[in-house]
Amino acid sequence: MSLHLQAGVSSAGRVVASHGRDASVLDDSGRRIHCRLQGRRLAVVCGDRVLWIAARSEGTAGIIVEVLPRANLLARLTLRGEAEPVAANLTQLVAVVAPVPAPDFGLCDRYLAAAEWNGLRACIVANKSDLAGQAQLLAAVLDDYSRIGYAVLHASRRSADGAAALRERLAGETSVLVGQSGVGKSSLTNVLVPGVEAAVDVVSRARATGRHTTSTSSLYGLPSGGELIDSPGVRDFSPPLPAPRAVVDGFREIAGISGHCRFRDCLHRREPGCAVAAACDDGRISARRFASYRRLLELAETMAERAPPRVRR
Ligand SMILES: Nc1nc2c(ncn2[C@@H]2O[C@H](COP(=O)(O)OP(=O)(O)OP(=O)(O)O)[C@@H](O)[C@H]2O)c(=O)[nH]1
Ligand SMILES: [Mg+2]
Ligand SMILES: [Zn+2]
Repeated sequence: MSLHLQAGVSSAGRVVASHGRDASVLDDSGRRIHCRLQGRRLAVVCGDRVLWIAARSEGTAGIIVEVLPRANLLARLTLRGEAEPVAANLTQLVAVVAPVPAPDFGLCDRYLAAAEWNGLRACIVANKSDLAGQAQLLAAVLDDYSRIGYAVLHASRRSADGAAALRERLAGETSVLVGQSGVGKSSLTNVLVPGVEAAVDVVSRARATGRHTTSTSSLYGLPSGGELIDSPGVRDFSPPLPAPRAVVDGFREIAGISGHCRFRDCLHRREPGCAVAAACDDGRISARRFASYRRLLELAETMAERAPPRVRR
């Protein structure tokens, strides 16, 4: 199929990979188009729906001229306090953990909070289940997540059972795999999307570094239905934070109890009559999860102080 588009007439497409000013766009017929962004102001991420026009310049087939409104946006907070987009138009976040590298469950909690604030479904994949001895170390923490209603799926690139359950969970969803670098997100992607290694994306080929870590997110269609975004692993992650009072909504088991606190604006820092404090004391809320909540609350307060003061009337 050739690009016989009338000058100035735009077509719709989906960003399946992006790097800097380059992006790969899938059009409605499933054709992959190498695009550049028009102007300086546009920025796209994987999952974005865009309008593009045919380009005349060599090496580029299209030019993205507009980003359509996003249903939601997963973003990370940069050191400068800005929100950097990670992926858009998601329905599900899949937090991947493994016995190796040493798991950071605080990071997992921050991803889950981002999912809750964005109204995304969320689940946890305990990957590398073949490392059985070490996997036991994770069991207690994973039980805590199950107890508060997060599905925990066990997987490994060698387990067909794990892959089947995961496929079922991903069907019909636009999911993003997130987690520490090296937990096996790309290995899982290779299991779930047959032939993905063959489908080398124009963006990453141009930037081949010889390293095996993922440097840019890619979106793949799943044969069993749904879409999967493999994202680069992180050392740390914090989502942009809501107002301090809304932080609790990122922690479903704490939010569930907070309605019973004496004060409606209770932030659960040992205020009198705090039902959350009572639930921490009797073990209904895990100390580890509560510490994650407190850390994000403090960060949200710092960010709120930093925000420019409102103009006085
Ligand atoms: N034992 C075992 N090792 C695995 C499994 N899956 C992946 N690995 C290994 O873990 C390492 C990291 O795998 P990747 O798939 O590149 O991890 P990733 O999460 O995509 O890492 P980033 O792209 O850096 O975020 C590689 O050495 C894999 O061989 C598994 O199921 N079991
Ligand atoms: Mg990877
Ligand atoms: Zn309280």
